[in-house]
Amino acid sequence: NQGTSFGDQVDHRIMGIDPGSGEMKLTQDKVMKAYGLSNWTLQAGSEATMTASLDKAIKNKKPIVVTGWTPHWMFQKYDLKYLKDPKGAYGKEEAIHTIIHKGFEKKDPNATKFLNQFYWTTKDMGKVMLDIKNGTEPKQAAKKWMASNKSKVAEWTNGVKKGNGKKIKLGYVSWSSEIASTNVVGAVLTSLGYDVTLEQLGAGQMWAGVAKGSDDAIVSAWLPTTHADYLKEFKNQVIDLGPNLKGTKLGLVVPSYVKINSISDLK
Ligand code: PBE
Repeated sequence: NQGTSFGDQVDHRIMGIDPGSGEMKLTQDKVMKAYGLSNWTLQAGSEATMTASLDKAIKNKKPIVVTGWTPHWMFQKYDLKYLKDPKGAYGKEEAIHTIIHKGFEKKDPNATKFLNQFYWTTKDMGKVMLDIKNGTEPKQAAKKWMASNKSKVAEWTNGVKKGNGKKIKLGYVSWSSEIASTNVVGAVLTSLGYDVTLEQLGAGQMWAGVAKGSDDAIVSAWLPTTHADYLKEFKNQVIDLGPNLKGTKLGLVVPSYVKINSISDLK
């Protein structure tokens, strides 16, 4: 590969995820513009197709560049690095917020109290994510995490009453981080006696769902940057209960053996 540019080696292709995700929009509209990558293609797919391409490239020690984020099990499974983003096109570190349908706080102040108290760390989420990645069924992984983190669960449920079969519906997107968080929140609500439904949706549908009230809540809002457009569109129909996890990050990710270190090197 001597003399061939990194771009040539990867066919000027960034392996992306689902088109409704904030990261795809940011990459297309901000990052590729800021770094002059007009001759590059951002390949749409899903988290599953992205990680499958990554896995295959790493097995063959081939170059690859993907849209990645933290927290994600990929950093526990593989030796990876973020490409530096000297222009700050992906925005600063952000948080994952809990959002409820406007009116849900009156309909169910008890569940709202719990959702408001739900807060955990990237390490907590990482454990659940890795367990699911290693084959444990999401519901089971959530129950397992609950059983070994009783004091944390006790903090979240402090002052929260029993659900007595009341229905609650949580929307989520099948991103690993959101599968983990939504299943844990669902498992705690179930243990409180709520009748919980988890609804898997696309990113746009998830935001529209909590806005119109077909879903009561989501724990999957990446803010202030990643889902800024969605919050702007639906801000009058939802209430932001604030962060449930801090310290997330987005960026272009490559295996550590790749020679380049910055998004600027893609040009
Ligand atoms: N993600 C994971 C999502 C939010 C959670 C970074 C892929 C997104 O880009 O919208």
